[in-house]
Amino acid sequence: MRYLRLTIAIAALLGWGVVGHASERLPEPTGPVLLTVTGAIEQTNAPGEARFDKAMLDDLGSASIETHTVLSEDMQRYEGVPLEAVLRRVSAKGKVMRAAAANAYEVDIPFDDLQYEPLIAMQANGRPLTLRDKGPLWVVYPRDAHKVLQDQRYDSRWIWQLIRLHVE
Ligand SMILES: Nc1nc2c(c(=O)[nH]1)N[C@H]1C(S)=C(S)[C@@H](COP(=O)(O)O)O[C@H]1N2
Ligand SMILES: [Mo]
Repeated sequence: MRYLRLTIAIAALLGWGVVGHASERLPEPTGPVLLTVTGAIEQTNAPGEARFDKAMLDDLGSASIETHTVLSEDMQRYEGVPLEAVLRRVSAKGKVMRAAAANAYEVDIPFDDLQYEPLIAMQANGRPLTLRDKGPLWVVYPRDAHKVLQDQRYDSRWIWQLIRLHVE
């Protein structure tokens, strides 16, 4: 993890991202596909695509973020898989990922943002995120922890109902 951070820091300085190295072949999803990753990736489980079901995302490890958001006054506790872990699993190499939601909202997330350890949240306050409350996947940032994140530019990257990441 320490070296990965260092690698990301150096890569960020160079203006590009390298996330991940050779890993085990990506298995195929057995449950509903929640997330599809495309573009500059090395690991796929369908032509040109890496598809993840819930169990596959859970397997990548979990982390949590406690923060206030633009949407609520109360402190929220989010749990999910680090965005970086997903990119690492598919050996993504790029500068930016185009994130797309079920409602056709799209936003670019620069690899630079990995320094803040954003999460693909699957739970909020101990409960699974449903489609109604911006789930099942919602990109969240540790907004309270970094002043720079308290800005509309980053708030727009809190993409809810995330279904696709295209790495470029
Ligand atoms: N799926 C999806 N995610 C989204 C958006 C959206 O329209 N759809 N709006 C973005 C923007 S521009 C911001 S500022 C934050 C908060 O959006 P809101 O203030 O419209 O609720 O969510 C972001 N995530
Ligand atoms: Mo926004």
